[in-house]
Amino acid sequence: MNDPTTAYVALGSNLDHPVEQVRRALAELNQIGGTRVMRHSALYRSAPVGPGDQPDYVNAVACLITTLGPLALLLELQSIERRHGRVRGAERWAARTLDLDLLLFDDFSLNTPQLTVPHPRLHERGFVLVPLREIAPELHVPGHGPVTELLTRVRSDDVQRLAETARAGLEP
Ligand code: A4P
Ligand code: MG
Repeated sequence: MNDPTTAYVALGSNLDHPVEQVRRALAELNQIGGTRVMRHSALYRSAPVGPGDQPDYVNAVACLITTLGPLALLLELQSIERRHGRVRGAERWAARTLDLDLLLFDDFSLNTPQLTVPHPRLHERGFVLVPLREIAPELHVPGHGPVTELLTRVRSDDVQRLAETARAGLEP
């Protein structure tokens, strides 16, 4: 078993009741062995980045503490995606029931096709940076800078907090 590590995970969905997909996934992250969700953001609606005429996304970010290693955690994320009926086609950035991306694993850095952390597009995406700032305003993204500063460089006016679904029921 590893020492407990803080990790950040991005959640996204734009198919088949996205709010429910993200709410369920937050609860399922908390059920991964050796892993607890310490905080999570509100849910946000965002304009799709990607091909074709896709529905809007619902996005959120969770902060976990885990005794798993980064690859073991990634496999758990992919298993949750599969349980949500995620189908991987050939098209990049296609609409999906659930996407779970490992954004950060403490200050660990790795660059392989299977796993790249920090996530290679984290610093350029409003739909990730807005919920990340909500739960970790002091965070520094290794290799890129403070989350607040990164947000000044990207478009984020399309990222709208969903007030009625702000919490996913993990709190007591
Ligand atoms: N992989 C490598 N590093 C990671 C990591 N840090 N976290 C590998 C998760 N997976 C990682 O992922 C493709 C491969 O990346 C996997 O085999 C994994 O081992 P995928 O989930 O099958 O494919 P994807 O998500 O379509 O590709 P990609 O390039 O990761 O897409 P992104 O960057 O995640 O973008 N618009 C809005 N508004 N909101 C969104 O949430 N999401 C996307 C997906 C596009 N547009 C969006 C949103
Ligand atoms: Mg992904």
